[in-house]
Amino acid sequence: MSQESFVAVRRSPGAPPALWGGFVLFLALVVGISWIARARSPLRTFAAPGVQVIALEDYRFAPKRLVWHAGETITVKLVNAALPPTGHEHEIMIGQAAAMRSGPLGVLPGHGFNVPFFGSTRIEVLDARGVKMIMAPNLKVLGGDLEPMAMGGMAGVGMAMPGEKAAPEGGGDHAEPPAAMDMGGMAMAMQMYVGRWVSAAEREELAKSMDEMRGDNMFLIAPGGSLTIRFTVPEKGGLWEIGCFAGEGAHYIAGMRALVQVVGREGGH
Ligand SMILES: [Cu+2]
Repeated sequence: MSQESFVAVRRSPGAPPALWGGFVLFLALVVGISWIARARSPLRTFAAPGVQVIALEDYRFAPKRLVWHAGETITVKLVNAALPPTGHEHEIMIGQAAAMRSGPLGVLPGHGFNVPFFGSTRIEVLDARGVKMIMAPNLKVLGGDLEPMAMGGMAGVGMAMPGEKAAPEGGGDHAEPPAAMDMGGMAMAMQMYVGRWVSAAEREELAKSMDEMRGDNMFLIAPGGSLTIRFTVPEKGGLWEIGCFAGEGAHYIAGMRALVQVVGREGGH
């Protein structure tokens, strides 16, 4: 609750004591629940040495600011610390300039960034538990509860080789081309993996929203799930943003974003 509304409540002359009691009880409940949620957080289990942990919560990232060194190979564990049954699924995308889109409430951030950070960077998946979907053009899945997503009648997008164009063979007009990203004029097929546990209905939903998600590398994690990836930080110095655009961009608007400062190898610490 913002400070303004708190002040407004205090100033209203006729607020009966019962209302105050209710308000205090409500505050105590909110604080109590968040304390319990924190105590149950999977983050309390320590990450392995050398593994950077980024927590995805309802609706924020922790930490809010990271420093990565260009050219350094790092291991990052993404943990959805929002727990079932009330926690939400969250995604991670990294880029610059959130893509805007107009809707009934005006022009707001929609899905993804205009400038992708990872692009064709090779992403190795070391472990995945409760990961709903991963989309990236250059994926190597080494472990975890994942399988390539089969799209319609054609071979799974997840089976497309990195950098390969992966046009549907025969070019049948019934076959939808896979989502592709334009990297310097070269169209790259996206590979898509889903959790083995993801239901057929949910897979259908993911396939439908494929067009919208064509932007860049994206990792979607269910409440309580975690994903460990390893990659070499691209030589793209500057300030980058981590965002979750779930809920039609609502999470991002609610403040689910963090900053990554990428510094050069010689730039030092
Ligand atoms: Cu989110």
